Amino acid sequence: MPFRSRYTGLIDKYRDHLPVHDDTRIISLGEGNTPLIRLHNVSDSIGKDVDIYVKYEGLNPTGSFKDRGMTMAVTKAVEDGSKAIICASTGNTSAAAAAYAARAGITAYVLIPEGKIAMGKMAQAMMYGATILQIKGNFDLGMDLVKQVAKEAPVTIVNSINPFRIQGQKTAAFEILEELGFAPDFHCLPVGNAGNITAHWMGYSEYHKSGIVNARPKMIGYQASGAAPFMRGEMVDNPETVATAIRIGHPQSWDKAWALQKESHGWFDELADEDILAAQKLLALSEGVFCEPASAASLGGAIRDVKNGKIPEGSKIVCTLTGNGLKDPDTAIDQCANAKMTTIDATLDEVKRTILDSMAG
Ligand code: AN7
Repeated sequence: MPFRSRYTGLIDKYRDHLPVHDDTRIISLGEGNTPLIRLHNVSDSIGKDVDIYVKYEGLNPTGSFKDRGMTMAVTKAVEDGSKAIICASTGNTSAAAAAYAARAGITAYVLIPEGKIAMGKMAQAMMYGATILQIKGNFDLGMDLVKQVAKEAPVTIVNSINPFRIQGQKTAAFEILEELGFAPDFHCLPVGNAGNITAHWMGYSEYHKSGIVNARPKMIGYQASGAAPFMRGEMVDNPETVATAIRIGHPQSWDKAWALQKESHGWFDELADEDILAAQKLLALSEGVFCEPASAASLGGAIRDVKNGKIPEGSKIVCTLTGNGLKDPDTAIDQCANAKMTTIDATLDEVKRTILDSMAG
């Protein structure tokens, strides 16, 4: 057969490693199998001998890594007979929950902080038909409310406190190991609730246990300075950052994240908002890869830690780009004040003159 078999999503691919049965109805949108892109220009510009790869999770069906967890969480919710799911969200979880609920034919309730979610994510939650509850409060407050209401109403929580979310998300580590053929020395992620870093560590650890030596990297979690409870050593009550996806002060996977940091001999660190945005722009300009601000914390942090020697030369580094740049067009446009854009008359003369002037420098 000249054709390769069709990719039908991560549950189908990794069913031996996931809690599904042969007759489980799988709710999938073909998530996973995302590109692992080796950076050339960024690595060259640092002037150190390191290999940096980005795992472009923004190419999942709803544009973020959340789809990996959501395919599992919704599959299991439906299997258990649930008719409605609920989440609190800084945006991406709500988009994924809404999409997979639509796919399954069930209802999604999403609690989002009023005025603090990026436009693309809002558009998604609306289009996929979620019932959107904008709350006058932040993600952490929304999460508290979701936990309480789930005790009193027939709704299944699909935040990453749902263990099936972590199961689905661990498959990102499987893909990286399979594609590279080895484990990276360092794996860098942006951290909000710390569900994703926990899931990656679970994935690497399962490979490790199956006897593949050195299947585990050092895990590095980067937070935005205004929302960095792991750096403060305690919960942060009023988190603030331009990277609204990780505007989280009370991480739900606090203990697990500390445990994996120690076990993996990794660390947490923080980035100022301007450093996050600079990394986002650098990646787009020099590699043609557009991620959302929160995602760029992984690369921005990695570059800094390569430059300052915390990540030694010779290292192989994977940075997870958790969400697509198109999620947050406002922040992107805001930082391109001097984009190469001019308005001209629609004539050949004008177009030609503008191009030739531009080439002349
Ligand atoms: C792009 O959507 O928590 O450390 O409610 O959207 O697993 O929380 C989003 C989190 C990183 C942090 N990058 O992951 C939500 C939400 C992006 C994100 C994170 C999020 P976790």
